[in-house]
Amino acid sequence: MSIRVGIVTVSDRCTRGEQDDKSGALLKELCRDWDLCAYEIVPDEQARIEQTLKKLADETGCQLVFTTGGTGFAPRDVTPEATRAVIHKEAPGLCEAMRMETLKQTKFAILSRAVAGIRNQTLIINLPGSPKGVEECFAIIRPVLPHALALLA
Ligand code: MTE
Ligand code: CU1
Repeated sequence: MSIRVGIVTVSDRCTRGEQDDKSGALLKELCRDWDLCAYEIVPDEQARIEQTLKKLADETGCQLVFTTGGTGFAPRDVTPEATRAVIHKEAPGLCEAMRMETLKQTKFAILSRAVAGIRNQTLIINLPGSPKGVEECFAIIRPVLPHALALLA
C-alpha cells in the first residue's frame, strides 16, 4: 500500500534560509517507500501551521502528515497547539509511546509536547525538531502506521 504522505517542517530559521532543513530531508528519506505529496517549511506561527495542515489534509489529500519541530518549551513552540486546533480526534497513544520508548535513549524525550490526531481521514503526527528525535520517534510508530491508516480509509 502506498501512503499519501505530507511533511511539514516548522522552523523560523529554516523558513528564513538560515539553516538547512535536515529533519525534513531525513523524513523524506524515512518515507521513501511512500508517495510524498507535499513538503512545506513554515515559521513557528500557529495560524500558518494550522493553514498548512488543513491544506495538506483537505486539498492535497494526504493520508498521513508529519510535522517536525516546534514541540518544545520555547515561547515560539506552538506546533502542538496548531495541531490540536485542526484535529477532530486525538490519538494520544502514538506520542505517549514515542516519549516512553525514546526516554530510554534520551531523558529530554519528556520535553516533547507532541500531539497526534485525526482530521477527517488524515492522521497528523508531531515529531521533535532534531534529526535524532525524528529518527528515534519514527522508529517507534512506523510499525503501526499501515494498520492505523487502513482503519481511517
Ligand atoms: N525525542 C527523542 N526521541 N530524541 C530527542 O533527541 N529531543 C527533545 C524532545 N524529544 C529529543 C526528543 C528535546 S531536547 C526537545 S527540546 C523537545 O523534543 C522539543 O523539540 P522541538 O521543539 O525541536 O520540537
Ligand atoms: Cu531540547
